[in-house]
Amino acid sequence: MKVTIVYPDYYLTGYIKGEPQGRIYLGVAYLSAALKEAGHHMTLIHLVEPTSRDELLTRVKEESPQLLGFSCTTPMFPKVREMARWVKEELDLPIVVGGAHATLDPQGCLEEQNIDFVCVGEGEGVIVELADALEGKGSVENILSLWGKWKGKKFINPVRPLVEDLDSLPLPDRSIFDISLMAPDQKERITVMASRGCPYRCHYCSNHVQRSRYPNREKYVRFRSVDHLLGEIEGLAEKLENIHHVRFDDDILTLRREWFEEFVKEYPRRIKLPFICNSRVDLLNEDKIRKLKEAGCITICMGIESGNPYLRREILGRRMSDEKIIEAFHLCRKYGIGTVSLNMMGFPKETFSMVLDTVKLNAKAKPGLTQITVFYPFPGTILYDICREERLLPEEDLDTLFTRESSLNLKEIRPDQLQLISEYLIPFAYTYHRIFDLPGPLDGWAEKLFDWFLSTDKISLERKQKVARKLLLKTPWDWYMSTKY
Ligand code: B12
Ligand code: SF4
Repeated sequence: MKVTIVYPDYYLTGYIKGEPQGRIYLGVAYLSAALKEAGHHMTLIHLVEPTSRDELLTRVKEESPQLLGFSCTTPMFPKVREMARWVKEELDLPIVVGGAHATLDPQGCLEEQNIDFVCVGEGEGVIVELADALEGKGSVENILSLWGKWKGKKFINPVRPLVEDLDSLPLPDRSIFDISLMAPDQKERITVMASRGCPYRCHYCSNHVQRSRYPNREKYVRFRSVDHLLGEIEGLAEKLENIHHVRFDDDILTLRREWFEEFVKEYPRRIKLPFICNSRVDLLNEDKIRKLKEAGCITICMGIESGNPYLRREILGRRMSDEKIIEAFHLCRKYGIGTVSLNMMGFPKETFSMVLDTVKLNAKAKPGLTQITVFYPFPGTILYDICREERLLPEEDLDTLFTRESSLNLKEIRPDQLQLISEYLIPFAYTYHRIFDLPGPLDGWAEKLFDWFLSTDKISLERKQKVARKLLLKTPWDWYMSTKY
């Protein structure tokens, strides 16, 4: 059977036309490998910019699939819903939706008139069995992890157990991606995953909801063998040209001590490329950071999320101290590893003074690159429920994720404050960094004055932006340009 999957890979709002910004997504590459191994065909419609109804239908007709899939994250769901409608209005095609959003909110997906099937959780087995069933081999109604409404009948099946041995999966099929649609940094990297799952329960993250879906949830965190992983990278490094580094997309590469020790020993022996990975500050110490450096790590991305200890612990469920955060970033700097700090703002119960704590903690940690996004609640998460209890959720669709606005009815933070920090976090962090270096009591006075300037509604956003642009010109390049991620 011929299956086509649509992967929407662009920002819903604020999209700027120009060089393609497509990114590799291994989820669909794993689906393709599984389908091909089972004797089916799969093609990808990789949407790197918004598409019109006609463009989409032309593409789908060109591919002429017998089953159409959409891979969907929460922010993309409104768009996927619309595209499914366009297809159904014109073509008689079964439509299946999978991906993070389908796993978080299968009920919501199934309620959509134009979606026939929803894949809850990992999809390799599901997509193969669905393709088989639609070809007449078996019944769609008995496929584990599949929810659907088919031929007038609605069905909800239990979720199948997680694939425990990741080495048993066929290697992701990267041939479905068109290199010409990729962002420049994607062309010079090999993207791989060593693991699936994360054991933590950060209240805003989808992991605790995803884990809860599986019958064998105690096996949620799984690692491939180091040998299997490095074999895949070796094969790709041989085949691909102009590769600069390897990018591990895992939530936390440094999670398991034994695996980590084997990895840092074997990686430099077998792979001659530097690598970038994600970790958590409380899973790093000097010994690990030194070993990562020796193994070839050039950048580590770590969440700070909030610089306010109360908010971090109670609202975000992240138990880590300011000191630990600062130490991890400083140790990376000491060993010459670049860092990226990931931050959010606009949480329930957050005040603007707490947002400034985030700016200040970044000033102290001094990451190579500092990123901030406005918090967006994902269905089913602990923080989504807190937002509901606090009556912060609006009535209509939450589709402000890619804007600098909040989708919540925030009471304590003004929209202009969110916009200012989103735009100028780095020069502001640098300014606080300079202020903290002043001799006392000058540092305290300067800090209060700058806090007031950023907070006050007596000065317009435009005037603040003007000052921020001047501060930006004074910010050394290594505060925002030095790190690849
Ligand atoms: C690589 C990655 C990206 C890539 C690729 C995007 C993508 N579609 O995943 C990029 C860099 C573009 C990206 C961007 C963003 N990401 Co991201 N990203 C990831 C990451 C780290 C790995 C994804 C992956 O390859 N997983 C491994 C595969 C095997 O698992 P999987 O994705 O779940 O896929 C399986 C099933 O879901 C299913 N499946 C998937 N698609 C389909 C389709 C069909 C038809 C079927 C049947 C099954 C199916 O089968 C797959 C194989 O088993 C995940 C975290 C994670 N560890 O999964 C976050 C994650 C997907 N990202 C997340 C977020 C929040 C974002 C951003 C919003 C971040 C931001 N603030 O900008 C953007 C959104 C981009 C967008 N266009 O919507 C969230 C999504 C939460 C949600 N509710 O949707 C995740 C889950 C992180 C988290 N823990 O919260 N991301
Ligand atoms: S540590 Fe990261 S990936 Fe794991 S639950 Fe927290 S935010 Fe999600």
